[in-house]
Amino acid sequence: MTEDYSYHGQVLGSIVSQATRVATIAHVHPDGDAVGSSIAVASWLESLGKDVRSLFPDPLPESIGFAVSPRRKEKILVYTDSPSECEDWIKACDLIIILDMNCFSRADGLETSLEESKANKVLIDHHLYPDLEKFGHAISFPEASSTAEIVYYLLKELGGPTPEAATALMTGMTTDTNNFSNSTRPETLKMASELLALGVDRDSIVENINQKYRENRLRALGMLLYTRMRTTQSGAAWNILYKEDLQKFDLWEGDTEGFVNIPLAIGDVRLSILLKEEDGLFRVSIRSKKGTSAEVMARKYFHGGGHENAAGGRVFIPQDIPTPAHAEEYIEKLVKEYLG
Ligand SMILES: [Mn+2]
Repeated sequence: MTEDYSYHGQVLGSIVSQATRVATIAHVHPDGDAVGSSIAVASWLESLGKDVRSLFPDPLPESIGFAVSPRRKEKILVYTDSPSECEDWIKACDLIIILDMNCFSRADGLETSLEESKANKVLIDHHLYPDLEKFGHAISFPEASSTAEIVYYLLKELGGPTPEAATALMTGMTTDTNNFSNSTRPETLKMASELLALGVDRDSIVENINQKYRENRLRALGMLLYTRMRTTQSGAAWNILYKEDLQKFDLWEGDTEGFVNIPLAIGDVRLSILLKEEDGLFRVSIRSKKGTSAEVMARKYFHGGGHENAAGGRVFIPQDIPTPAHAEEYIEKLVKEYLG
């Protein structure tokens, strides 16, 4: 698929012109890109007089709260908080715009409603291997830094981003590129430059993203790096956060955001894995340096996927390992198989 924004902008514009009620839907455990691209699209649709709700499978992380205005909050529906409201909206809408995910299963609790919905569905995403046949129209550009970047160039074709959208898009791109340290290409910097020129306050965005954490986060990170991190000769590093750690440090959703990136600071490490225990599973995050695929590892071993150098998945208990205590040796075995 070539990145022809003029063509895709036109198609999107014409699909939207026929819609009255719209749902935007983004992935479970929404990050800055999922939230930012959803808000930007919703803001644009509202400027056209559409009735829009932004649906998320579970709550938005605290760290991205600054990007959500009180007025916007009222237009957001979270499935785990109000499942029937979400299901009703999906039934009532005539257009669904799926953002920052490549298949319905990434919508977790919303998956069934999505499968059953007769509404036209449009995909706007940058993940590899999209489930194309599920969509009336797909805008899938895996080379893009973020879904926010794709949405930015689409909105440029369609009259430009609203001020709310501009801030949301800068936020989504900044979190997905880890503040320009990965997936950054000329288009990404061009977008940032144009958004700055529109008056977006990037300093405040970066401060909100990187300098508003609770002390607990740093204490927990210190513990992990000092006592828990394992590294191998083959260039892997991994950290496992168990439920008792989450309790001990009183970690909230979002407090561990970015932990998986830290071991890549070590010269010899080319693959970093973070496991975080939840009920009946470990959530897995993987990051890698160029030349080593995080995506293949996530797909091959962790029922997941994502991008070449940033991917995720899960380890199920007891399907993959009998108890949480087996996670350590399991990862060691998989790393040996994958990197040798
Ligand atoms: Mn993304």
